[in-house]
Amino acid sequence: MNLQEIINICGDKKNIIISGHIHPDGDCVGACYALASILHKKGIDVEIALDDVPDTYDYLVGSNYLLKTIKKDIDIFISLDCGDKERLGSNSKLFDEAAVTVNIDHHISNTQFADYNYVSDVSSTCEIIYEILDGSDDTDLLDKDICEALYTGLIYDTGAFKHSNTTRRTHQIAGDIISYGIDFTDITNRLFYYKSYKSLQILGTAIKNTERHINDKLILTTLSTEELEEYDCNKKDTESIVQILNEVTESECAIFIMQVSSDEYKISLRSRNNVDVCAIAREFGGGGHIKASGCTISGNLTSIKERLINVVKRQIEERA
Ligand SMILES: [Mn+2]
Repeated sequence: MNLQEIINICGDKKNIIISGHIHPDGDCVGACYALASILHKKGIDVEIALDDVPDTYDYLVGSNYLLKTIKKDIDIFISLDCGDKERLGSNSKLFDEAAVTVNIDHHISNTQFADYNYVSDVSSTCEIIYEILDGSDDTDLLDKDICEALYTGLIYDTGAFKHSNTTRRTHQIAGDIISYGIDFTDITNRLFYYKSYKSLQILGTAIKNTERHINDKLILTTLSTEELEEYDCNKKDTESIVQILNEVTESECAIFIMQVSSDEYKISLRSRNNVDVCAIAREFGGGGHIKASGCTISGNLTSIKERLINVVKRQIEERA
């Protein structure tokens, strides 16, 4: 897919929506802002439907394109960074209404749920958006604002070029992008290092709650709604927890279980080497990447833990 194909799909339509997954992350927000800015430069008036964009991304200018009122009669719906229709959350209603749908994504678990599907196994959706422009006359559409959005996605999804999804090409793209004068140090600090005090406090609770299973190969922690309320924390304040668990040298797999309601839990999974956490998340109706995935499970905590431990154990034993 290249930019011209997207422009052709848009044609002279007026009601065009760009959207991404619920709980938008750096790649999702960056890709939506970048593509919206690029299409606006091409005279295509798109709007972005994203709920609850974290204020972490306030430094990006693409928020001008965020939808202000609910739209009807959607002509085109472009889904970015979203593995399946359900992950669109409440915006899936707009997807269902749209005459034509487009799905641009990099999750290997993508279900090809749109009329036009462009799924590529690269670091991030922002890498795909860059590639859409590259090698055409459209490269000159890039500017500092768009590059900040694309860089945000690249570093968010690669953990600042640390995860195995980082390729030579990812670095080449980052090199091109920083030539537009972006403050990459500041973006990296905002995404990975700056922390509110309450997120440090909840991290302490999460570390205190850790358990280890399967001969220490699995490290797991939980946070209850009461514990989250104690420090007035929301999902954003817990983002670094699973990654920090995954830094423990003895473990191969890290799981963070966060209670979201009386019997519903949001599960984040990370692995280091041999564990395919995407396969594990899929068993529970979730998905993602081999080394970083997630799912939501209903039930009681003890049985959820037991089920997760058993699935990880089975995989570790199969691979031994
Ligand atoms: Mn992504």
